[in-house]
Amino acid sequence: MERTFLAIKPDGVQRGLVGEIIRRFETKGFTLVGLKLLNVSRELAEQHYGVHRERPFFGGLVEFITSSPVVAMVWEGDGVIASARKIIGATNPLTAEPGTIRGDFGLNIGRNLIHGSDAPETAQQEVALWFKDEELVSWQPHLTPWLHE
Ligand code: DAT
Ligand code: MG
Repeated sequence: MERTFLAIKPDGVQRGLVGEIIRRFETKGFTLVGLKLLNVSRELAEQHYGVHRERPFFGGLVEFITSSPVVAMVWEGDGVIASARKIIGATNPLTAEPGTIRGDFGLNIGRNLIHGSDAPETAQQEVALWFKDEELVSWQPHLTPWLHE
């Protein structure tokens, strides 16, 4: 079953949007298999955003993500990687569609509330980077027959 890594960034936690954000994935029908609140170390932040190391915003991004707690999550379901990216919306909240998390709650590209893995390879890498195997819980939601024919 497909899994993706999502993280509610410091702005989402500080603004009290944790419940609202989790609700969107939960009510869509995806299954939560990992969840923790943590202070992100500089090392973890630099690894997570390693692909952006040469970009001008990298330093500010690492400062931001390590500045205050983050809610890290793993969600499971068919097509969850691409679907979660749609639920999250475009990187810049000003151009993100209304109805998406960033479109509904964000104003600024550097404060866009939530991270979501962008492809199967990055999802696998990010789940492994942020969670130990024993922190992930495989379970069978009783909703399954009401969500899938
Ligand atoms: P996404 O989070 O939509 O996958 P990304 O991977 O291109 O976007 O960039 C990672 C994060 O870096 C993004 O969520 C916010 C920040 N960022 C990206 N482009 C930026 C820019 N031009 N100025 C400031 N921050 C930026
Ligand atoms: Mg990205």
